[in-house]
Amino acid sequence: MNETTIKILVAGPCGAGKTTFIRTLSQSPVVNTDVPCSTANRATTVAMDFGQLSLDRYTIHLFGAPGQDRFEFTWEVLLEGALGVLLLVSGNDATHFPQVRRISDYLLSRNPVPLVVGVTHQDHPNCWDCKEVASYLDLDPTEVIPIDATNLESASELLVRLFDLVERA
Ligand SMILES: Nc1nc2c(ncn2[C@@H]2O[C@H](COP(=O)(O)OP(=O)(O)OP(=O)(O)O)[C@@H](O)[C@H]2O)c(=O)[nH]1
Ligand SMILES: [Mg+2]
Repeated sequence: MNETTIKILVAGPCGAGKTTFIRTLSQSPVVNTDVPCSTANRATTVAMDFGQLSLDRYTIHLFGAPGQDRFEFTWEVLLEGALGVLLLVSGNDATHFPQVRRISDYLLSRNPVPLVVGVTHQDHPNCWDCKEVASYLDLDPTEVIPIDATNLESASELLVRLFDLVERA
């Protein structure tokens, strides 16, 4: 049977865990474009991440968008042809929530595909509850789940949640 290739966009604010998530899930060497971040002691993506994995008879291409607003022009291009969006947000910093909403509105206004949210940094004290994040984003609570972007099983759950939504759409 022929393999079907599916494109998924991974988006979200800076530091949410997009690059980490793609590195965790990818079964082949990841293409990334990280450079040292001038405002934080970490790297930041300046163009895109790309990873791929096989799941059942599907080959999944994961495209990661850069989180910084100044690279917003890349989001629309990266979204083209995507079956759905995985939107990541750090649960420990509510100042990122308005940007998540803006990214979601930006993407869905251009391509209204199924979207699920993964709330990362769950191990951090004062991490926001997913129900509160869902309420803020006007999403069904089943579409917002806690994830650890560094953990394969946890990262896979978000992908499966998106597939459930795609099947119901
Ligand atoms: N504890 C914890 N750390 C995480 C998680 N996800 C990412 N990190 C850490 O958070 C930092 C930023 O992660 P990245 O994957 O680079 O974030 P990004 O969303 O790609 O950020 P930009 O490329 O700047 O948009 C790294 O130090 C990761 O190890 C998570 O779920 N839990
Ligand atoms: Mg990144």
